[in-house]
Amino acid sequence: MSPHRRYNPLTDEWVLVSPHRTARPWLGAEESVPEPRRTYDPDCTLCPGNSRAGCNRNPAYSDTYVFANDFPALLPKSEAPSEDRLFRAEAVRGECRVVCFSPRHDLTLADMAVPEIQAVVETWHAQTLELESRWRWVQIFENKGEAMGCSNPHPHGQIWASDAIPTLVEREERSQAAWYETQGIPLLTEVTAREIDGPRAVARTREWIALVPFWAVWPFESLILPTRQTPRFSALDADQRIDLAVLLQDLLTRYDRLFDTSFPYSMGWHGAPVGSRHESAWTVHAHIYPPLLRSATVRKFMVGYELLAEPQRDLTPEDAAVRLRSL
Ligand code: H2U
Ligand code: ZN
Repeated sequence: MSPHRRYNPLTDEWVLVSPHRTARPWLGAEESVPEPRRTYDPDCTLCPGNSRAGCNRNPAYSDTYVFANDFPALLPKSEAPSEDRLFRAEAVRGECRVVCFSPRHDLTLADMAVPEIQAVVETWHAQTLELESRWRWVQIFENKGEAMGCSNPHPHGQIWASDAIPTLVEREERSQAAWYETQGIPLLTEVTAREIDGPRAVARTREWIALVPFWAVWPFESLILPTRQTPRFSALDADQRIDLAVLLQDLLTRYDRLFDTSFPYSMGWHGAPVGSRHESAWTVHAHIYPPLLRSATVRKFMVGYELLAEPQRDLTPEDAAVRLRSL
């Protein structure tokens, strides 16, 4: 295969695919490999019973634990900056929470047993339901590993809810609405149907499929899709939620085996915003963006061409899928 560009119909962006570029010499930055951890760390702000910022203290929690972020990026009240036709700004209101996945400081989602991952999925579901009663958008995400800017190795994620629909979500909504209108089928339903046994499929369960998207940007990027059309996370039924834990464990352990390391990533969920007029066009899905390129220490940098022209990748999505599938 020669260099070519691929189109991402979800975000209306192109990616330059340059196959077989992973072997080039590398004397650049090396990521540090995560150190083994204790089951409890007295200095960790997320471990059970420990004190956090301010005078907050975590309870002795035993499965998942959710608290209001002590350094929230969004606040329930916000002043609208003054209007200007060039320097535009708008008020945004919201709230931010932290979700501890486990009391165990040394685990990751991938290390957890399926019933423990189920508890995380149930927490995401309950949090989304509650926050959607007040906010139009609820963003569930996890930053894992130092390479992805995670501030603490204790297994945790975040939830930010806001009255504004973020840029990427709005773009996905526009694309899915247009696809539905012109093609008569939700965009991601068609993706699932065409990928389910295809060269980019990585893992599947009864209710879910994980695949490397045709238009993947990050070297081992993946997309998690339901096999039954569902617009948003809060609309997942009990079967889908139980089965999601199985898929997550399967997929995340594949990442860990790929370079024999606790694989860093950013992961998060997208679905129809509250009150969307395009609910039937939406399919709930998770994006997983892992930065590692060819070993536990050599990552993909999104720099020169990527910052100035468009994203570029060094192996085909099909090659990435073969490697993840074989583990
Ligand atoms: P990240 O590792 O993805 O940064 O998430 C950790 C979050 O936890 C971060 O948003 C919050 C930080 O504000 N946090 C608290 O709310 N209280 C603390 O005592 C430590 C960290
Ligand atoms: Zn901890």
